Amino acid sequence: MLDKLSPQPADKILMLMQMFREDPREDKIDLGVGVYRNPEGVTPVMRAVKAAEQQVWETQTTKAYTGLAGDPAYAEALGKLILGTSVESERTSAIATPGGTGAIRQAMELIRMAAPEATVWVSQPTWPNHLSIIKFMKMPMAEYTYFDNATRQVDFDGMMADLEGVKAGDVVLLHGCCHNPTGANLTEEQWGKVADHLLAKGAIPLIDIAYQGFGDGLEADAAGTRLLASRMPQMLVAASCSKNFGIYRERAGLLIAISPDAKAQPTVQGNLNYLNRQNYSFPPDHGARLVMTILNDDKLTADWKAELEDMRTGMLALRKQLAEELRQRSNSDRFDFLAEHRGMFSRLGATPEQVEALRRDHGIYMVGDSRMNIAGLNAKTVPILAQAIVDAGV
Ligand code: HCI
Repeated sequence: MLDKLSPQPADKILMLMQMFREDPREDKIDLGVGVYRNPEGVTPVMRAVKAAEQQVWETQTTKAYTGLAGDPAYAEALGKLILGTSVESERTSAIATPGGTGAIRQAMELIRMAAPEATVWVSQPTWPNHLSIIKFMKMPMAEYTYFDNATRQVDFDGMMADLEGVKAGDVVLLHGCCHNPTGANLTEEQWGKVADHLLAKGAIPLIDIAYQGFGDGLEADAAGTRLLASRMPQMLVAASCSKNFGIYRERAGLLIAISPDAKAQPTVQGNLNYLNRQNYSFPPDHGARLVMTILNDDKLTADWKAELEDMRTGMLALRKQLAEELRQRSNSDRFDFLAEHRGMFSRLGATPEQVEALRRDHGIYMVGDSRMNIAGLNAKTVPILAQAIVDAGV
């Protein structure tokens, strides 16, 4: 049996991580994998997370199983953080999942189970794991235009033109905020138009929200998701706590399903629980427990929000500095988009050869499509990157 297996393609982002580790150059710069780093290059354990861990350590009396959906207090607290008051809680169901990837995978399982014919529409480009999971599950998939490579802005007309092809019951995967890999995001007005369109088509949005708090702030970053939640009869939300709580390896994610009415909710919740049971029984609890401990404690919440806000504004400052350095060095405004983009990532718009030259000649690592992790920079490395970008002829 095992001799029948053929090699699988490696994840390009994780491969880049390995290449960076093996590069002996001391001045190398890692702009690859989407992990926040502070100006010292450290991915810190957030203060509120440390405090919550201490609290859990002191008060937790058992490690017995939670429930198939995880602790309901986690879903309630995180659900409120994401959805606010946009939808009646009687219509929502949720399961804790192993990270945001787990939530995406379970969302796809639910879609395939309920509507095997439904096409899942993904932005072009999107996070490579979306494509990989959908292909692996052999689900019908289509792409919609999202990014204009020339302007490095959202090509909204192209997006809406492609979404004309959506059929009733299809699922449209949208990034809630901080689009990965481009950094280009929909305006509130555009979210409204997307909602009108999906409503008219009878389509179901699946929102992947993995960077809430990294763009324009916790509330602003949830605005598109909330707008859709307030208007759509049905919707799925796959959320991750990896980045905004900095608990990557704890694998804390959540899949929320919004049903048309309260009557449908128990069956939806039952199906979500069933899917957890089929795949891993009980979801991991430690990360989820930290999140709910923080969100159910005013002091911890305030401290978490303050630290998250420092991270967000730090990334914004790096964006502004980089755009400014490039403006001076290139004598043009063609890199101003870097200050307009939001979240951890921006797609620079370099060719694969230029990306390769940046790695070979300057020890600067970005993903092959020229996605840069802004959090991999600091005030000292920004001018180095700017000069290298100009030298590479981008
Ligand atoms: C990212 O870099 O896009 C997010 C982090 C990640 C990358 C590859 C697999 C899982 C998570």
